[in-house]
Amino acid sequence: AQDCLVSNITVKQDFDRMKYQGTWYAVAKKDPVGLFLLDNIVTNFKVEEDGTMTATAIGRVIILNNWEMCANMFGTFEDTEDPAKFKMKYWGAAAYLQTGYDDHWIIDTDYDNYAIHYSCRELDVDGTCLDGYSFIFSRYPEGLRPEDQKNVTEKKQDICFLGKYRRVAHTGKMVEPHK
Ligand code: DAO
Repeated sequence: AQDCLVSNITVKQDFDRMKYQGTWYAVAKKDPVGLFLLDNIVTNFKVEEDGTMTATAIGRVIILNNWEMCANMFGTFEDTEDPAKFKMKYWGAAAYLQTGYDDHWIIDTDYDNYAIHYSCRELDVDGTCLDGYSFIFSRYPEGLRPEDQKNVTEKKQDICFLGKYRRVAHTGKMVEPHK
């Protein structure tokens, strides 16, 4: 959406949650206000027997005053009328971790290599996003394939977050989330 209106942002057509399952590595992130997950962010999506999509995620966080730890997070997704737009309820394994209820939109994915996630937490009065975040996910911890980069850059521009991402490092010191 060249006008940056959240209501004009397009998402993945006919999103298939079954094909989206499994491990995704965050390779880039646009942070929200009061960022939480720093790096080594790995998620695992699953479709439960009743069809509900759920996810686990791990990532390095710094809580309270400089206490660094690996956060174990859980999310459940509520369906909406658009198959690529969910409401995500999330919480941590420990009480001092973040909880929340965010939009969770899949802007684009080819299921096998890359995915672009988008969440606007707060709309501005003009309909643009005042506070939001976005993950660029890859099936590989090393990053995106060169052939996917052009499309991902275009999608970053479509959601008006181009230039606002930082690289998410995978130092390999952390473990995989539970499947
Ligand atoms: O890191 O600043 C931030 C915002 C992200 C909050 C969401 C974390 C928990 C997600 C669990 C489900 C997997 C996507």
